[in-house]
Amino acid sequence: MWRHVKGEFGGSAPRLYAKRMGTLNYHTAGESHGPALITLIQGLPAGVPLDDDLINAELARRQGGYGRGGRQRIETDRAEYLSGVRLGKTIGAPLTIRIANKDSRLDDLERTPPVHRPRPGHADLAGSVKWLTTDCRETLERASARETAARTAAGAVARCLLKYIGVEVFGFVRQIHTAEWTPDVTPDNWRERLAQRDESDVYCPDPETSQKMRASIRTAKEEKDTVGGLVETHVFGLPIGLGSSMDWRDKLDSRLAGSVMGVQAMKAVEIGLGKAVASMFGSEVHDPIRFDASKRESSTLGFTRDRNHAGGLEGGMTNGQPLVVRATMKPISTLLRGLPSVDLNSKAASDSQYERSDVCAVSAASVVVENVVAFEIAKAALEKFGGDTLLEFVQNWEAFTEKARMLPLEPPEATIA
Ligand code: EPS
Repeated sequence: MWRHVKGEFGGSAPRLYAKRMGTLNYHTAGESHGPALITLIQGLPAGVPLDDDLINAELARRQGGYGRGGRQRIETDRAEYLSGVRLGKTIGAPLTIRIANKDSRLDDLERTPPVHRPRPGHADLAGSVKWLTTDCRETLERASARETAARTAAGAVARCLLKYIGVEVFGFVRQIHTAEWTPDVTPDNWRERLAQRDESDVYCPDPETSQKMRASIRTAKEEKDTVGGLVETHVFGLPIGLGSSMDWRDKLDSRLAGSVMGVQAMKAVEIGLGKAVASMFGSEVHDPIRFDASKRESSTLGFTRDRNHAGGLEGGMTNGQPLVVRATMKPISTLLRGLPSVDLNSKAASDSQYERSDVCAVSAASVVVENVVAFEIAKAALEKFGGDTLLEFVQNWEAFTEKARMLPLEPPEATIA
């Protein structure tokens, strides 16, 4: 399984190249009002310290945001490890995380009655027909955005790995209803923007836009309505070459789009300029390439761009610029005032049933998207650098970076490359 190439290529960096035992992946399980949510992560290298503060802080942030419903006052989401961890570090085994549901009442028919009047926009109707029932609860319990706590945990674990190769992730709310902030986030100011985001109860770094966002949510609440918005994630310190253009399944934009669209209520995913490129000339869209020797030591290896319209991806691979992913969230489909629907038993017209919900969950979604993106990056990084242990993963990253910095390679590497 191991190929020790020390001496074969020369140079001073550690050069252990590993073939991995399968790629990083995860599954979630659990209903919104079942006993718990479960995250099962496979393919993590051994020796990754799990930062409980980071993981639980992400879970707490996902619970927050102005406009959330009563459920978040009941729950205190925390990660409990059931397997794959010893003395605070991964051991290379499947990692299982349990997040308890305090509001667990799935079999209590008085507190969790059947739902017969599907909500337009929710999974209720399609799921009920699909699983041959008129009780939408069978579908909605799993379709609920409560499941995103399990996905947030997976992404937060991925971040515990990514920090060892200098990769950091920053997500925020860009728009709620008509209130939009035009981000000015750069590798130099993002920590400042993060601190500002953490001051805002809608997770938008700009105080003025945050006020307008809050006002939109307040109006929606008064109208017994809901609002959606736009969330954005930036990833910094990415090495060049994660993902691959050789197969569409390995293109990082393809994977990111799939996993972000898989987050409840997402209707569109964009990378970089996204849909704005449709009305622009190629000369306006593509980011000219320059070389600045003084930046050779950075993750760009000196290949600089004076703009980042590509959002850090070209040919489905990271290009050394920050990754920029945006996702549009529809308004929550549970409206206090209901929407025209039918009773699935009688087929008579009847407004949709109200289930406790949120007026706006865009802030929470920004945390989910940020972590879902982190997981995809960790997966691509493990595919490129491999390693059964954190040590090997980091050494492989260092060895690759050193070689990439040395391009063009001298023989014998050049003949091999
Ligand atoms: C959510 C938990 C749910 C909802 C919401 C988000 O809890 P409950 O249904 O008990 O109030 O508040 O779920 C939905 C938006 C949905 O469509 O089901 C959570 O933990 O994020």
